[in-house]
Amino acid sequence: MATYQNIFTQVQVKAEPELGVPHLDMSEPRYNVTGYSYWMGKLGQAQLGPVYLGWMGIFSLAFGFAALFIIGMNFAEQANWSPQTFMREFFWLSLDPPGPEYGKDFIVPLKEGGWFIMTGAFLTISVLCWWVRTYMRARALGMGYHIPWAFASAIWLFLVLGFIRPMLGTGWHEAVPYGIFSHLIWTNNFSLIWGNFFYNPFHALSIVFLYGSAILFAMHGATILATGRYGAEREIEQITDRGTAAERGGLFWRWTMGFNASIESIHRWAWWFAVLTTLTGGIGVLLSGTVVENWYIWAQEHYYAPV
Ligand code: 07D
Repeated sequence: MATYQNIFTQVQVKAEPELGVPHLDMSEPRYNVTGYSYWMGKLGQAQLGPVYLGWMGIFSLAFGFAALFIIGMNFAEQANWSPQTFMREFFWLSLDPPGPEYGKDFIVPLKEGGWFIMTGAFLTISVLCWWVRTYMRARALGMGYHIPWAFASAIWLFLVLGFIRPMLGTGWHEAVPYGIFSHLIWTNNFSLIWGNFFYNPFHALSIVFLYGSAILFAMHGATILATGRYGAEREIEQITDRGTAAERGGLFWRWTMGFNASIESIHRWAWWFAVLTTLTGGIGVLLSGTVVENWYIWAQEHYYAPV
């Protein structure tokens, strides 16, 4: 019985490297740059590679490293170029946006926020190139575009926080700084300035979907592991087959809560919950200070905060 209490991956295929199905467009062929890792095999696939880099991958990595490098050099300067201070103060170091006096200017002295604007631009180019990469790889393999569109939802929140919301407001100084504690302080301040985010219904929705994603993932993961002995990882074929892991999993949930997601629909539930976390989040941030000045007063006016 204990054999079936599987939590870590138990099966590892060790064979000639598998280079995968042919792709449908004219993009670069696959080169046999592959490896094998027993320990990675404990977490997922033991075969590493092949990796597709392409122009979008090169641009994305180059701009991403440039952004990280600028952040790192600014941190190093703040630490007086001392490695010890850099390590000790790391959580407190921060690359901040320009002050309110610069408003929405794009030309700002480097040390007064210019580096921040440049970092944001590079990071945005990097993230967008990575998005194109996910789109093009999905197309090359004849897949649906669920991954790029879900990623687009995360990018939406990223752009709202770092660019769109500051530009609709009073300028760069409203953007999120690059730093560990500084971004947490920003989060707390942003909530307080606009009257407490707990009363922002889109923040509430975002939390519902975030927590909802976690519980759906836990329920689905647990169901599949628990029915692994009946081949549950072959989820899709089991939609129609009788007497399968899927049928047991479904019955388990009907027994315990009267309803079950189907083996297909559980993935749609998961996709929508994840996508809606950042989609509703971006709406909540966008409305703060533009349409709604104070969420607490707004909640009082809408009868769900005490007057
Ligand atoms: C941020 C965007 C996508 C990211 C991308 C990454 C790189 C490179 C490298 C920089 C995560 C691109 C970048 C790859 C990076 C370098 C070097 C996704 C992001 C594409 N809140 N709150 C949320 C809870 C409170 C506040 C969301 C809980 C307080 C603000 C989420 C609680 C206050 C904002 C959430 C709680 C407050 C949020 C984020 C509890 C003061 C937002 C969702 C229990 C602290 C954000 C609408 C997410 C938002 C947000 C949860 C409390 C403030 C659901 C559980 C009351 C200002 N909060 N919060 O997926 O969307 O983020 O709000 O108390 O802006 Mg909150």
